Amino acid sequence: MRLVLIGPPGAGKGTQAAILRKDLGIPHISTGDLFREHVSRRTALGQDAQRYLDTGELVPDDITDEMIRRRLAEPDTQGGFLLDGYPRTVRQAEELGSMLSDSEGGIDAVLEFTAPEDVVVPRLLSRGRADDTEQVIRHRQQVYRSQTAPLLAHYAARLLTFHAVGSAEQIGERVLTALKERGLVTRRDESA
Ligand code: B4P
Repeated sequence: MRLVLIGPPGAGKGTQAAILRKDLGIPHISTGDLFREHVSRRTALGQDAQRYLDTGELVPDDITDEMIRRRLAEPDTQGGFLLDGYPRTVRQAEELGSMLSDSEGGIDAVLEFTAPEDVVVPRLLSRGRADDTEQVIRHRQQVYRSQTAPLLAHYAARLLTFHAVGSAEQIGERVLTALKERGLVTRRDESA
């Protein structure tokens, strides 16, 4: 199964992807994690990406697309994947469709996580990652509204929306139930 997770920073995409990865036995691919790994290994890509991460701007599409293209070429993605943080612009979504050779996008479902800004800001401040300063967090929320939220219309036919307030386990259960109700997960898909 191929899933895309969308939501404002702090809505819990990474958290839900970690839960679903275990339940579904498919790899979790997070562009944020991939960028941070490049930064810590001091690769050329990491050096390019660093300033965007620091300010909360999106890394340019061509850099991000190429990183994902390489990751999706790895054999563990054959049985599906959870894309967390990609696509983040309509242009990235179009590029993903062409990578997967499918004009419909090649995606089974898009999981949208919603949470109000006054809930996500304290969550991120308490996480305390290098880009989790209040100013950068607020800017990332703004970038989400202007550049990523338009993707929801692009994926309207496959969109499942979850209110992401409550315990991470409860939200994970709601997601799994919705995927089962739509026949996207059968007992055989569950790895547990
Ligand atoms: P990301 O790493 O994707 O960061 P994020 O949006 O803040 O989400 P994250 O997944 O980490 O947080 P989550 O909501 O799970 O991106 C970082 C940067 O990388 C971007 O600003 C950009 O520069 C760049 N980037 C990434 N993808 C890109 C792309 N496609 N194109 C261009 N640039 C890109 O969780 C946050 C916190 O909430 C955690 O501490 C968690 O424990 C907590 N939490 C989660 N669920 C909870 C719950 N139910 N209750 C209480 N707390 C909860």
